[in-house]
Amino acid sequence: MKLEAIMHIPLSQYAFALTERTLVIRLRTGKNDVRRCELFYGDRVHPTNPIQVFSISMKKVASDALFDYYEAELVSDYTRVCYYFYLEDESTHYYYYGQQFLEKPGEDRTEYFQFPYIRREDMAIIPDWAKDAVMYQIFPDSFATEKGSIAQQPIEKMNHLKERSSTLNGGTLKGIEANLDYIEELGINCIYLNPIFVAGEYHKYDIMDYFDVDPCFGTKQDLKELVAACHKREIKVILDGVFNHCGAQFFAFKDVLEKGEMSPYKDWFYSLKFPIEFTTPPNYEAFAYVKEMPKLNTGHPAVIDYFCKVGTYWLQEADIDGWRLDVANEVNHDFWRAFRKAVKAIKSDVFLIGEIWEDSEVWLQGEQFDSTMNYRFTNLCREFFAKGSMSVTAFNYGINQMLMRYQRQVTYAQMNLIDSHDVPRFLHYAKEDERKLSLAALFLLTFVGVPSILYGDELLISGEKELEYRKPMIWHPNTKEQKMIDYYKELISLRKSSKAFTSGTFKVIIVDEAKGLYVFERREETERFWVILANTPNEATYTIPAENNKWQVAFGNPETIIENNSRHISLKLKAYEGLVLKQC
Ligand code: ARE
Repeated sequence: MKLEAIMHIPLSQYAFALTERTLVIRLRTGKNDVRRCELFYGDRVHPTNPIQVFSISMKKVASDALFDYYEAELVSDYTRVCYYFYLEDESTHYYYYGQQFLEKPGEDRTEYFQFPYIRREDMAIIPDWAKDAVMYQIFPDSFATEKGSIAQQPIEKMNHLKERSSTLNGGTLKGIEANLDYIEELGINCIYLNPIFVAGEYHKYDIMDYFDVDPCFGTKQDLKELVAACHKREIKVILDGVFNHCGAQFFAFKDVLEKGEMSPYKDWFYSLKFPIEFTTPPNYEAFAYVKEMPKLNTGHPAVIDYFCKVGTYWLQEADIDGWRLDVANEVNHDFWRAFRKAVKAIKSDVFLIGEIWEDSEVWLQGEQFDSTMNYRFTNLCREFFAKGSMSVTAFNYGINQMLMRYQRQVTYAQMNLIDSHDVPRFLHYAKEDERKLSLAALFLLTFVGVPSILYGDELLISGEKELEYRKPMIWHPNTKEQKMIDYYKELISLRKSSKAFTSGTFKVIIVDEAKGLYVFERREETERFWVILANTPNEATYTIPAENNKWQVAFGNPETIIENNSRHISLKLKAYEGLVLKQC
């Protein structure tokens, strides 16, 4: 047995509470190395000696190139649990706990792995509505000026701070509101707006007033009316919180620029050197050395207090439903802990999404974010679907690793995205092949986690450079573009048709390297779907074992079915064609 591959980390994504009485325990082993895996557990403090132990077999739930991952979900009235593992292969067996491998378990329960107490206050609890969200990301400047149109004219205004506010395409909040029919008919139930507060640049990430809407986008009243109109249609609204840095005209930095060392706000920024050199690069900390984006000292109590007020203000003022938090991984944890406490006290189901491109485990323990932008998902889709540079096997391993990366309930709340306002469009990488986008979108809308659609993806918007991938929305679609809108509509309706896609289990059914075929199952109690992805440039016939069940087409072209009986289903799929079967 490859003991060096065995890993369990207490109180991590390997051992966490789903509810006050439900623990999920995971174990990593070498690939195909262990034949049987049992979890033994008991009450870690009950006075009975020897300890009364119970056992539950562990299921292999994921595999990657090197490892298998086993999981057990135990429901117990014990709130304090100790546990250990029994591992067996062809020739040996071990009891594993506390990083020891023993022939038989010792009597001393304090040496076992410990789940000290199922602390309800510390559980990662995801807002209920978030799991059912289908998100639409709107870059406000590029979306709409009025119903069915966008001015495509720059706007420059003197804002109330007597500073310049500008945008490039003339999108406004009223423009978004005027097009809620379009958004609702697509099937969207949550919109995420990039920054809308008073700022200089078109992207508004250089904020100068966090308590007002930029005049190029409209007014505070416009935001309140937009949110109210969204709520009437049961659409949630998430705003973009840029608290890692501010704009150079933010009152505190302006004061520092004017008064230098005498400014009472000099400690709102990190170790400023005077005189301030407003140069490139600046002589002070800034986002990506951008002098117009001085980095805030988010460890300073006054700064924490100020931005907690920003967070709660918009919940109370405009009744928003969530915050996407910019450059979240460059802000200290206590800032986010305080922020979460403040906003959750106002709206307990406010949804907090951190913008973190890498592994976010440390922010997803239940006391900071509920979710993060899942750029690992983005990269896997780009390499596998758009560029075709990743094998089915590698894609499957990447998916399996992603499913084991966080606590289960966090995985189901991850903001999965094919595109965002920060990266070249998927279609650019796919060399404008919309069949590849269709397949990736099918995966996005049937996979585990919250799907996020960047405005215009459904209209085949492409683009490599920033102003291209943020180009104005298309409001008069041609036939091809309308076809893609209809395709996305159907996909979103499929996702909303069954809990299997939002809270159901995930299981890999087929990984066929030779044929480029990937089939996975989403299942919830009685409903069972197989998502079939033919990620290959060739048309081909596939035979899928039917496992003694009857299947019907839930999404895709029924003509692809050649034979459909309880033994097998044979399909003829075109290049990059997908299909979803539902068990009858
Ligand atoms: C402007 C210009 C760009 C230029 C840039 C740098 O437009 O062409 O390259 O300046 O000088 C906002 C605007 C951008 C603007 C930027 C700076 O939207 O248009 O760019 O401000 O003025 C990293 C950060 C991540 C950040 C990305 C962009 O970790 O937080 O870089 N994303 C957020 C927002 C952006 C926003 C800002 C931050 C600033 O979503 O829209 O930019 O508030 C790897 C790394 C990531 C890295 C990523 C992208 O994956 O792991 O950490 O993200 O690459 O570089």
